[in-house]
Amino acid sequence: MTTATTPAPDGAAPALRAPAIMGIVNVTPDSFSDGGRLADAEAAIAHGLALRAAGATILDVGGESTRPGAAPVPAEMEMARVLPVIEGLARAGVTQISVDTMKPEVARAAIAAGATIWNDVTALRHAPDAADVAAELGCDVVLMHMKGEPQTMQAAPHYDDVLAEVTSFLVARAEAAEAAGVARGRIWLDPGIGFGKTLAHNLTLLAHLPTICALGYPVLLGASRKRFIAALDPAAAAPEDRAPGSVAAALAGAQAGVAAVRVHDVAATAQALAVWTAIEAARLTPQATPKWR
Ligand code: HH2
Repeated sequence: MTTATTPAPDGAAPALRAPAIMGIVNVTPDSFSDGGRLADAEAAIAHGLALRAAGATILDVGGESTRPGAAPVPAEMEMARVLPVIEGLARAGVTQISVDTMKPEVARAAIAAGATIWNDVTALRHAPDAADVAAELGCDVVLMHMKGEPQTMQAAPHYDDVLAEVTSFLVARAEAAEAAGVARGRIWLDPGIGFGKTLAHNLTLLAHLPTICALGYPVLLGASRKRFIAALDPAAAAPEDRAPGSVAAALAGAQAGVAAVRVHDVAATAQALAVWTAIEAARLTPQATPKWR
């Protein structure tokens, strides 16, 4: 994945880097946030292109919902959903497309159809050959932390130390991927907000994102429209009412140095990141000595 570098104003340190925006293109009839409105390939392609126009540089195409309680989908059905969308987006010139799948056969077909990134919420644990396939495909791979399975993961998740357990899991999965032949530079880590985590677990991870970024891999943050936002704001029971909370989480990610944020509300996130970036750039700009000194 490539991320946008903020142009340095004259005299400013050039190090500032805003997270890239990964726009979510769900092609699932049961997706919690899109409610199946994008179940048709043409509509999904149009939605993806609109997200790109709004500021997304990566589009994440998923055909199997991983929301809490979601039922698994057979590989053939998942491919029938995502492949036409990936092909259409690639044909339209989108160069960074991720496929949100846990199945190696779906990832393989998606990469052949034009995807460049395998986004795996199981961190290459779903199938015994997953890491080998990732190495063979040579694509970028997102390794996400999840405790349990989507069907049951929100049933009283417990950690003695959530930050330590998530970071050691992510490092172990990165090492397993590298041992199978995935290039280190292809590996991304993701703390898996909402995947087997209580509100307190999610907040601890969000508060300690710099520790996860310090592991030395690019970090992807997916907090958009998730349930922890409704737990903090009861008025946001409907996922589409969670954009402000999602933007707040994206800004926490930007401050921590994440490389990308996975979001539904691309335009709002892009505006917030533009303002954040401008403020940070101003912070880095050397100030003239005040005349009154
Ligand atoms: N969250 C969801 C799905 N895929 N991938 C990564 N890397 N990180 C995440 O946090 C993440 C993810 C769940 O969100 P959404 O896609 O909006 O819902 P659904 O699973 O219903 O498609």
